[in-house]
Amino acid sequence: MADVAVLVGSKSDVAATKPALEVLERFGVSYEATVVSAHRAPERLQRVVREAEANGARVFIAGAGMAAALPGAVAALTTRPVVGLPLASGALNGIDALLAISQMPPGVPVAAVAINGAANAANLAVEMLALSNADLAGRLASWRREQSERIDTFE
Ligand code: RP5
Repeated sequence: MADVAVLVGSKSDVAATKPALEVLERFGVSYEATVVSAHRAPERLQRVVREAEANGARVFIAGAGMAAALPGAVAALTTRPVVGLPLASGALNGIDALLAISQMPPGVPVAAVAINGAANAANLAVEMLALSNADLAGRLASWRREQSERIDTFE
């Protein structure tokens, strides 16, 4: 079982997605990470999303660059929340992915984070899971307090 399904569109997206995995690990959130291309392997994507749901995924994180179809395609295949992670690659360096991911049609939303905002994609997924998990909500609140204390330190 894995609470979060992390999908990326290409092997070339893996390094930029690692901070998301680190955040999920810090909060003890289970995840399954998969490379699957919406454009190059659409039928496999359908299977991956169905299997992730069957395996307990409550939130999807989908990262992609350039035309960045993956987050929207995942959102089309599930009613569970999808966090879209635009990745910097190609001639437009992520602007293309940001616009593609944020411009979803009404009824099929994707929550877009910043270009290369992998850590925040996971933070948002943790916040969603914390709505129904008091232990996780407590860990999240503690981490937010620690973060506030850190920024007050002149070092
Ligand atoms: C996107 O195109 C992928 O998400 C990746 O960011 C970009 C380039 O993919 P590759 O050609 O490196 O596989 O679909």
